Amino acid sequence: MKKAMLCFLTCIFLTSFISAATYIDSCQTLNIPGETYYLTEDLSNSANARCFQIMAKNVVLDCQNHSIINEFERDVIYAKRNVGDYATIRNCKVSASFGFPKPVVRGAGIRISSDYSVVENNEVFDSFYGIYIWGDRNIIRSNVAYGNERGIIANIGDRNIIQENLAKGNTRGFSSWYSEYSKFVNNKAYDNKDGFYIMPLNAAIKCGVSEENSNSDVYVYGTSAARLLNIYGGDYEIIKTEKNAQFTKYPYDCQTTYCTWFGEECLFDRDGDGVPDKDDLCLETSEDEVAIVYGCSCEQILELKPGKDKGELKNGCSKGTIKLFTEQIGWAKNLF
Ligand SMILES: [Ca+2]
Repeated sequence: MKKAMLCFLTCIFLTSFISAATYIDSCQTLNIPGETYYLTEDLSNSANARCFQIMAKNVVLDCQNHSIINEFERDVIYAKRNVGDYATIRNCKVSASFGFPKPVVRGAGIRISSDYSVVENNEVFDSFYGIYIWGDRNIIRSNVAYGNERGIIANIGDRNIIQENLAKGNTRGFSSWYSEYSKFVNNKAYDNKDGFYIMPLNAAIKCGVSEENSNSDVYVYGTSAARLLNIYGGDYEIIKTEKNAQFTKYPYDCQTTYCTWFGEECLFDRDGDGVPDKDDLCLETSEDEVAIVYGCSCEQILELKPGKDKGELKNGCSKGTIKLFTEQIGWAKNLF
C-alpha cells in the first residue's frame, strides 16, 4: 500500500514536471513562471535584438548543447532584474559576435541582471562580455569562456560565486568591477592577457589556477574605494598591483575540497596522487607512496594480484606484473 501511494505521488510529481516543459526552436521571450524551456536546434539570430529574454521567475533555459550565434552585437541570453530572478541557464553555446557589424552595444553571451540565478555548463565565445553578472547572489559554475574581451565578469552585483569555470584566450579572463564580495572559487585561467582582473572590494580568489597569461595571472586594480583582495591557496605567480591596491595570500588545502584541474578538465583526485578518481584503482594511495599506474603503488598492485610472490613482496613488482597491470590483461583484466 505504501509503495502504491509512493508511486501515485511520484507519478503526480512527474506529470506536473513534464507538463512544465516547453520545446522551442526560435528566439523569444520566456515568460511562463517555473517553466523549463528546451532548445531543440542551433540558432542564428539575424535580428538586431536579444535572442532570449527571461521575464518570469524560476525559469530554466536548457539549450541541450545547441549553439546560438547573433549576427548583431547584442546580448544572446538575458535574465531581467527582479522579474527574472531564480533563473537557470544551462548547456548553451553562445556568441554575441563582438564588433559585428560594428560595436553598437557591448553585447554579452549571457547577461544576468537577476538575483539567485544559476549559470552552468555553457560555452561563451567571441563576445565583448562572455558572462556578465549584474545581479546579486548568483552562482556561475562549470562554464567555458574563450575569445572574449571580458570572459566572466561580476559587475556591480554583489556576493556572486564564480566556481570551476575555464577562461582561455580572453583579454581579461575573470573580472570583478565595483562588485562587492565576489568569490572566485577553483577557476582556471590561461592564455588570457590578464587571468584575473580584480577591483578588490572584499573579493576573494580561492584555489584554482592562473598561468601562461601574457600580462598577469592576477591584476589587482587600485582605487580609493579599494579594499582587500584575499587569495586562499591556488597557483598564482604573477600578481600585479596598481596604485594602492592590496592583496593577502593565505595557505589553504584545496585538494580535499575541490576538483583538480587536469588540462581543461576539473576532476576529483581525492588522494592527491595525480591520477583522477575515475581512473584510480587505488583511491587511498598514502602520501609517501609513489603511484606507478592507475594511481596504485607497487605494494597496492601486489595486494590486487592473486597469489603471493615472496620475491616480489620483498624486492618490488616485476616488469611482468607491471606490464599485465598497465595493459589490463591476464589476471589484471578482471580489475577494470
Ligand atoms: Ca587519485
